[in-house]
Amino acid sequence: ESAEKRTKAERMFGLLDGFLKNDSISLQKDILHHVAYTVARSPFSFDDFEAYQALAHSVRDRLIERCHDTQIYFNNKDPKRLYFLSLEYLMGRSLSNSVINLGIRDQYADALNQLGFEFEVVAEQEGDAALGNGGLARLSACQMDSLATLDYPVWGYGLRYQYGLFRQVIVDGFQHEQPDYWLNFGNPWEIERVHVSYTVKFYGTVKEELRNGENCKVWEPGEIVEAVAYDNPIPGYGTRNTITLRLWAAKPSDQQDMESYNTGDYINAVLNRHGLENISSILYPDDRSYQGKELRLKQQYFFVSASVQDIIRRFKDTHSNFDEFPEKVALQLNDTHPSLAIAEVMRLLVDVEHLGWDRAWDMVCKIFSFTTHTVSREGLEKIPVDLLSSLLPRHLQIIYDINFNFMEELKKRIGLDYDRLSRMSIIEEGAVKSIRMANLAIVCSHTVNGVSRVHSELLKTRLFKDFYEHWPHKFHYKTNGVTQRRWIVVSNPGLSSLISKWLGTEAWIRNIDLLTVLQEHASDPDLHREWKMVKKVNKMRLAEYIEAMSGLKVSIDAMFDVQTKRIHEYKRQLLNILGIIHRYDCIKNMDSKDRKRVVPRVCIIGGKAAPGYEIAKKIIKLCYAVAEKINDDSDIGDLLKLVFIPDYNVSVAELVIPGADLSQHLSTAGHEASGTGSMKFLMNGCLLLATEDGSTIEIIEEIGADNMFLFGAKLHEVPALREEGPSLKVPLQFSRVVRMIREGHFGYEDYFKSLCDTIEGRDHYLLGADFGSYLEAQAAADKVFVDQEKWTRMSILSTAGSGRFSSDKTIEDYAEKTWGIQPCRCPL
Ligand code: H2P
Repeated sequence: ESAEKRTKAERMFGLLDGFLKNDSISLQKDILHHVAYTVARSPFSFDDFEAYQALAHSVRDRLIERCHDTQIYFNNKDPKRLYFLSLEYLMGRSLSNSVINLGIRDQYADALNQLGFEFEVVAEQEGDAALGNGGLARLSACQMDSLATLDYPVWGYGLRYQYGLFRQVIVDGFQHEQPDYWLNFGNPWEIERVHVSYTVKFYGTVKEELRNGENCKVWEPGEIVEAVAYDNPIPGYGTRNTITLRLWAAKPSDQQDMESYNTGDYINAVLNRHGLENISSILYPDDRSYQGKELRLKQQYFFVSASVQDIIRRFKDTHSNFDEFPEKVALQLNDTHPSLAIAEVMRLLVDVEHLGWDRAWDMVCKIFSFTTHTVSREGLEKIPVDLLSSLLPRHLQIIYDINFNFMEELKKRIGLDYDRLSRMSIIEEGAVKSIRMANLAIVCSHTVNGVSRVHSELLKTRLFKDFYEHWPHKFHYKTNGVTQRRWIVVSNPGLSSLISKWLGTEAWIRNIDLLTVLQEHASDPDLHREWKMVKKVNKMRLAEYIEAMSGLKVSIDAMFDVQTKRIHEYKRQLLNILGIIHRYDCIKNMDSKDRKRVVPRVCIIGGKAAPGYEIAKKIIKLCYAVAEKINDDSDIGDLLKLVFIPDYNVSVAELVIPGADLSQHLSTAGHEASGTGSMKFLMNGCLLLATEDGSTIEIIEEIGADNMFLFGAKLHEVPALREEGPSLKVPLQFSRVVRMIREGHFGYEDYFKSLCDTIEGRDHYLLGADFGSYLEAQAAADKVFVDQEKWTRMSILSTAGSGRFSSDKTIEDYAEKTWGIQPCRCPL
């Protein structure tokens, strides 16, 4: 039979003309074919957007081909697979990244050229896939790229939101949020799998039934929704392996509402069905308080239920029993958001597969690992018991049972220490009885990872101290990383070619350790010249963008000083703005001789504020108000400019980061779990001005404190400074700049009053305490900038020392120490 199958397969392969070809003529034919038959436009006349659509479909064909091969190969080898569960992925654009990873960018550029188009212009037509908020979501995207590149057998799972992260529109300096209906223009990067769908149940009741002499729990749901798979291929670089990010969309189920149809209430029945699709429609902006929001909980369960059903189905396709389940399956919880997967695996193994509680529990404890991205207790997710009991009654029972067993085990170890037992319990008693998702994740996971070394210390000594004392072996950390494919090769082609030229190889794109070779050339005048030229071109590109966006002309001779990230009090964009006001004030009070010594700066700030976060929104408005004053002051000219870049997203970051000279990472020590923006800037040879927080501490070890500008209170100093509260002595300059805001130098004094009160009152984030050393670090940066040779050397050493912060390193570490998976490389 297999010989017959083979002959058939060979004939079909022949009919298909073998694998797709990548020479210029084949690519041109392919693009034109898609113009005519996919986009349905005339191949004799199509515009840039249509060219993008056709090009994307042509690339997609190649991705599908590789995806198939990869899956067939994985199925044959049956390795242990990792399933990465995350509610957020910030993928950005796919085109450039895909063709670079496939190794056919130049071929496509040439093919497009022959057809009268320019690759860069066509690539600009693509919108961002913004299915996430900030660092956590972009980290998932970087990790998917590394997982594919390093040939690991992996599936990513998430939600296919119809509305991505809101678009930030600024009107009169105020942030407004607009929906991001990113699928409006189609999405050529996904493959709809109509046949891959699962029913997901909600509400209802749980009954006990005797089946085959056994007491079984039977959940009779009140609502049924269908989860349909959309597959997004993720190509690795320098390999044929192409893995899949499977995103679920909610569709009405045929099983739902038969009753209403039968009772004749047709219109309402249809409308009700339609509403079910809302489950996957909106990404929640990061306001860190989803508590009590039913839709959010529905989203979490919807995505984990479909994923877990898919995982078990795949396992059962090739295994007749569950003996090997823990040897073949690793499930990674990206933060607590997917933690309901634990209860879902238990439910399916106990209620559906009838493995019995103990056996199922043993498996759960072997397959789950958990990474937390949170530093503060307030950031930890809780689900009100009432909500869970109505939405997922069976899961609540399971969580109660898990907790009961855990408490019993704990009592045996620690006795009746009720304080401790109640702190460690998965259930929080109190006004609103809740499930502590982090406790659930810790109890059921074999490994709990932090995202930087200092973060892991904070977990062990503060946030999860009790758990650490109970299970010290569970606690680890994997320092975050970012992919050099996206953050150098795609976004900074000039630097990429320069590195390859000086290293004599492109191998660093897969083997980041090679970057250290640049250290040997850090003082070479030829490299300096070329290095500065690359930066100059990137600054020109950024200056053009700034002008197009805001009408503001900036000088590329000025230092481009950038702070881009989510707007949050702990990230201290306000400290940056206060520093800018101080700089402005100083220049205004200088005579012309002193002004000649001023290092001109273009200060760039960008980031979104969560829609309900008033203070963050005021910070944006303040930035605009200060910018207006400074930029309109002809007396200041090019000495100082301030720009707020609206709607910061992945593709804007790709433009901003390569063009930065200096980048700021100002979080109050002890607040940033890791920080990954700094790593992207570092790779691009920007100097960092930063506090000793999160991963910066590890960056210092790699490139040395001499090659960056550090400032601010250290972690151990923070509590004492906080104790002092309003009685803390702050520099005069600090009081002066705050007074300028209060007195209305920038208008809106009433509106900014509460902002000023927060930093002159309790000042939880210690802006006053850190202001003096912040200004010193800024002055040090100015001083070095004048010495371009020194600056360039530091810049080269920054890139050279950035290798440890490649997500390839993070992923290798996870694969070996947490997931226990091996590369599985599909032959070319
Ligand atoms: C968060 C943390 C960062 C961390 C990132 C990825 C939640 O991202 O705060 O410190 O680097 O996860 O682990 P962000 O603040 O950017 O949303």
